[in-house]
Amino acid sequence: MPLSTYTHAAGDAVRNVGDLASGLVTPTVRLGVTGLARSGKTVFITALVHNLIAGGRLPFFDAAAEGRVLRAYLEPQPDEIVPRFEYEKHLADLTAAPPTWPESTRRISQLRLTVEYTSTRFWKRQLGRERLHIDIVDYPGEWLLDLPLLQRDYAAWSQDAIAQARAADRKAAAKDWNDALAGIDPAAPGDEALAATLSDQFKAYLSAARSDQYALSTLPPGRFLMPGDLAGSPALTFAPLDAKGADRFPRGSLWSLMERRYEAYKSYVVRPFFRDHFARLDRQIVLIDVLAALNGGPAAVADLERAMTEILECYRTGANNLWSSLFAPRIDRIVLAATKADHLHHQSHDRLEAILSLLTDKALGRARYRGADVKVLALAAIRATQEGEAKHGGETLPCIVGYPLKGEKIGRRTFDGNEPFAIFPGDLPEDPKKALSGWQTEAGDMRFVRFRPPDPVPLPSGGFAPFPNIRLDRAIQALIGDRLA
Ligand SMILES: Nc1nc2c(ncn2[C@@H]2O[C@H](COP(=O)(O)OP(=O)(O)OP(=O)(O)O)[C@@H](O)[C@H]2O)c(=O)[nH]1
Ligand SMILES: [Mg+2]
Repeated sequence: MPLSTYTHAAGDAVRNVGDLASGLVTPTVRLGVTGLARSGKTVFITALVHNLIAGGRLPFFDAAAEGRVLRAYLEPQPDEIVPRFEYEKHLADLTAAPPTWPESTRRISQLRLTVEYTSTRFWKRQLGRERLHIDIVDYPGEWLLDLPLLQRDYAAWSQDAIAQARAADRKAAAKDWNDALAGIDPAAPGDEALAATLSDQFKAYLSAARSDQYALSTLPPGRFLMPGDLAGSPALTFAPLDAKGADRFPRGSLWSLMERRYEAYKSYVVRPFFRDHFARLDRQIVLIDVLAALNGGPAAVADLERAMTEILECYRTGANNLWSSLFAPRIDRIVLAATKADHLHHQSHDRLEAILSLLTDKALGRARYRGADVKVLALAAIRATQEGEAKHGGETLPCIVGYPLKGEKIGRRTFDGNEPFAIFPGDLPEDPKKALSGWQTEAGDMRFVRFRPPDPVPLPSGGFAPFPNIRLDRAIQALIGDRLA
């Protein structure tokens, strides 16, 4: 048995003994929430917790719909060294006057929600209550894109990264870095300052490629865009080098300095994340901003598909030899959710789901998926728009109405954030294949604008009512419904 498996199991055993000693053996489900930057993780978790604590209307979440959820509350989390998910702060932003979206979060965090419920078994007989701990773990999806690095040495990774940066969809974003790289001799003495400069230039290219203009997704190493607490550390100060045909470099060269750091990144950053966090999850939701990729055009869609392939690979147990060096993930259910569905009229929600389904099928390939159950849906954890109709040239168009955020643009109009507008977002194509093969919003017509959060509704008993949502209940049912049956 590999040592890591042993220590992991030992950790569990110790914890269980502790629980037994305190007489509190409550079943726990560890729920991972991930997605690439700005995909909607923080908003999703905040809305989920708020709905459960405040008893929101969740008709497709069986336990709530059947009146079996008695109480839900936050408790101290079990892992002392993981930062806590700042639920109260995020909710305060959303319920401020005027409401604002929570700040971006750049690292892993965790929250323990405890639900008291009557199970269907007990319910019929009107017997006692049961408890379930839901440990919610929020982590950047970028970190999952690092799994393939574990199998790749520095030379192979450099070659891939350079080829990718020279591809048509990235050339413009990568120009400065490519130019800098051309003048570098990898056999020259390893110079700390030069390594840092090259690494910064490489990171600048990655963040340009991620910006709305290109909206690309597969940009490893994951910590370069999402450093968490490691910003500035040497394990993050490296970049690919062009070997220019050579396959050996002297000790003390720039190449060997970079190589050492790349290996350190794998051993001290990538591996521990998969071992200590990822492999302990039971359930997983992956949030995907499909609309942003559609808005970014065909290159962005193709790149999202590549990212999904790599992300789903992480959940594929058994067939995956990458896992043999760590240990198998135990996730048995995955929900893939296209977020921000409130940017579309409800007529397009099913289409958005169909597009994500097709993207998923393509990402999974023809090989039968032997990992967990996968469910696909479109949701808005917080619905920032209402639906309406507008007349345009004798035609009635289905619109969405909301407050576009300050600075958002449609055509030549720039919004100031203070007024509601009815916007015709356009329809997604009926055939999802079309959406994935070059379909694009009309040139210059950004149809998806960002809206400010809806006005919070205070409750007479204090606090605020949970926000309206789209299909959040179905996501909760798919993730944990069976654990509350
Ligand atoms: N209209 C609408 N916008 C949303 C929704 N969820 C997220 N957004 C928008 O997407 C932005 C990012 O959401 P977050 O929840 O902060 O995303 P995240 O994945 O936590 O982002 P990082 O922490 O930066 O990785 C928000 O600021 C909103 O503008 C939603 O349900 N509806
Ligand atoms: Mg966040």
